Amino acid sequence: MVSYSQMTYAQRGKQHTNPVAQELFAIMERKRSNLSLAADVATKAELLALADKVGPYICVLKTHIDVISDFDADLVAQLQVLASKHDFLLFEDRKFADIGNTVKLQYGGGIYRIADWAHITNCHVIPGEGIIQGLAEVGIPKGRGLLLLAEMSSKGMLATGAYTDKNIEMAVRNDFVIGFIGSRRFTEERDLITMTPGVGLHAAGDALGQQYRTPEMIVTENGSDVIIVGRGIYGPGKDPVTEAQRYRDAGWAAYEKRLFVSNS
Ligand code: BMP
Repeated sequence: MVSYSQMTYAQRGKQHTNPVAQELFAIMERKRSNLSLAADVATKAELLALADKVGPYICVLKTHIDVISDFDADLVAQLQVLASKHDFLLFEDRKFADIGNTVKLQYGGGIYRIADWAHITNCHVIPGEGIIQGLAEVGIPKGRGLLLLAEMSSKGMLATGAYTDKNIEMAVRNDFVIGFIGSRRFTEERDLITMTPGVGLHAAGDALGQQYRTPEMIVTENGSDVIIVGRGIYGPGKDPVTEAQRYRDAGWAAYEKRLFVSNS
């Protein structure tokens, strides 16, 4: 059997049934990019400026919308304009973790109305499968997709072993789930996309437990699909455009190497 990691993103997009996954694979192929920018900046102006600069090189813009000090509805409208202009998807890294009924309210309502604009969001399955069902009730009618946090990148993280296995089981049986946050390809039962944070070309980590691995380790060796890079692109003293190009090229080279190695 051919592994999903031996197939091109284009092939996988054509046979996927979830509309967000189809769109993501199509964008990755069009832009030759498996790079997601983690845009953890503090203001609306900074977020929009960064998204506009780096937009041409990414397939997904990952936000923590609740760290923006001057959030308003116009920010969302402008992010949507940039997403169309530069051809990328919006991923709100909300990490929902409550019972199904509560996450429905948090995902669809409040100030942020995440389901109205984020193509992708994510959750912990610590409350059990009801969290996926609650989010799906809001997200499926809007054509959205969900990632499960099967692992984390930080030192001492507790998402391992049987807990990670439970994530995989739940993902396989819920169509609303399009993949995982984690460090590797997790299953061949259906085409679930892995997105990996904690990616850096140079630094080993930070002072608060973050751990970095290279695109080659993540994409070529581990079979992950999307690299998520934050401070490696916009950190102190960095030129975001230069760094985004560097990470886009490194991520794509790692993907081409994976195809070459696994098919030869
Ligand atoms: P940076 O590349 O600057 O370390 O940023 C990583 C980003 O990925 C942050 O937005 C963080 O919230 C997110 N993240 C992570 O680092 N590890 C995880 O396991 C899950 C995450 O969402």
